[in-house]
Amino acid sequence: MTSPRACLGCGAETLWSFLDLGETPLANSLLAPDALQGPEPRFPLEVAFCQACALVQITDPLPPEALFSEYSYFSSVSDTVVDNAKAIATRLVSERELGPDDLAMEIASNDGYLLRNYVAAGIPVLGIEPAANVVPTAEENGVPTRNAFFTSELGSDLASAGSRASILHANNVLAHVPSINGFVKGIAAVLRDDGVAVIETPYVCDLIDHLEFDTVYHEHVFYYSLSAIDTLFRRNGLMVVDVERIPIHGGSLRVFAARGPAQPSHEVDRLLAEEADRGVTLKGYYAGFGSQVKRLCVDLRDLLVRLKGGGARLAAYGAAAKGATLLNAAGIGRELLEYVVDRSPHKQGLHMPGALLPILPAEHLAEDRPDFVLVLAWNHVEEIVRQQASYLGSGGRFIVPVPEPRILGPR
Ligand code: DWN
Repeated sequence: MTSPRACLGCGAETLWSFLDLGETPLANSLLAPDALQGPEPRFPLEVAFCQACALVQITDPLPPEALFSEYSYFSSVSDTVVDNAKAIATRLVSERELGPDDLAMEIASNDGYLLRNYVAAGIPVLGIEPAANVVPTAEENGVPTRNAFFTSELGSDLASAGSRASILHANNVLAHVPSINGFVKGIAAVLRDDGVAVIETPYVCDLIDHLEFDTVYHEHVFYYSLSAIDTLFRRNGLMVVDVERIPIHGGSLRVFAARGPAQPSHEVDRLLAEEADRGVTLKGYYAGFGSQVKRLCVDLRDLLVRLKGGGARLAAYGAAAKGATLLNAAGIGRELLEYVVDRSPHKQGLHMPGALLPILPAEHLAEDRPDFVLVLAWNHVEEIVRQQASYLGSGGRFIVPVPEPRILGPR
C-alpha cells in the first residue's frame, strides 16, 4: 500500500493491512477462447482492517461499473440460493402480513430468483439490477426490474415518486459497494417508516475462523462484522433491530434493519458482546490470517502435485469467483487441473481468469470420470455431492480446499 488510504466507511486513515494476494485478474472476468493469448488486466488485491470503525475492506476498490455492468453470475443456477430466498420471502409474507398494498424491493435482484416469490404471493415488487445482461431473465421471471446501480439518489427518487418499500432485500450486495455510506442512506430513504430491510452478507468471523480467504476478490469491497455494520448503519439513518447467522456462502449474517429509533433484539446485543469478547473489533483478531492462508495454499498445491505425480487425473467443479482467487493464490493451473465444470450455461465454453481452465458442463464429470475433483464452489458442496452421485458412485473423489484440504470419498 503506497499512501495511507482513508477508510471507505468512516474516512479515518487507520487502515491496517493483514492479507495481500498480489495483483490478480478480476474473478468473474471469464475469457472467451479467442482472448486466451492476450494479457489479462490485473489489480492489487489487499485486505485491511480499519482501527477506528472495525470495517474490513480491500485497499484498492474498483469502479462498480467495471465489475457489474455485464455479469456472469446468475443466482438461480444454485438450488441452495433459490431455496434460501424462497424460505425468507415466504416467512416475511406471513410474519408481516404483506398484501397488495405493500411493495417488496430487492437491490441487486439479479435474475429475479427472490422477488418471484413475492410475485407468486400477489405482492407488488421492484427489482434493481445493474447488469444489463441479467435483467431480461428477471423480466422473463415476471419481476419488473430497473437496470441501475442503487444509490442514495435513486433511493430518494423512488421515495419521492411514491415507491417506498415495506420489505427491502439486499443479498450479497452490501459488500460490493465502495460508496457504502450513500448506499445505506438510500436504503433508509426508500424504506417505509414501518418497513424493514433484510440484508444478507458474508460474515467476517466465518471468513477468518474457517480460512475462507478465497471469498476475497475485487467484487467484495467489504467483509463485515456485526459491530462494523452497526456503526455503518447508525451513521446513515438505519438501526440494526435483529440478526441471524445463516450457513449460506460459507456463513453469512442476515441483518434486519429499520429507520431508527428502534430497540435492538437480544440476539443483536448478544452477538455484539460476543464480537467484543473475541476481539473482532481489534486488529489482533486478523493478525495471523495472512500466514495461515499461505500455509493452506502450499498444502493444497502439494496435495494436487502428489496426486498428479501418482498418476491421477485432476479436474475442478464450479467456475466460482472464489475459485479464481483460490487457484491464482495457490499457483494452480492447467499443469495440474485439466478443466472445471459448471452448471451455468452462461459460463460454459469460456475460461477461468488467471488459471485459464476451460469451463465444461457439469455432466462431463460422470462421462470423463477424472480421479479427483477440486470443489471450488465448496460453499455448495452438499448440493454438488447430491447432484454428482453418479460420479462419486463410480469411484470419483472430491477435494474440499478450506478450511484445510480434505478428500471426500474413498482415499
Ligand atoms: O457475492 C457473490 C456470490 C454470492 O456469488 C458474487 N460476488 C459472486 C458469486 O460468487 P461465487 O461465484 O464464488 O458464488 P458461488 O455461488 O459459490 O458460485 C457457484 C458457481 O458454481 C457458479 O458458477 C454456479 C456453479 N454451480 C454449479 O455448477 N453447480 C453451483 C451449484 C450450486 C451447482 O450445483
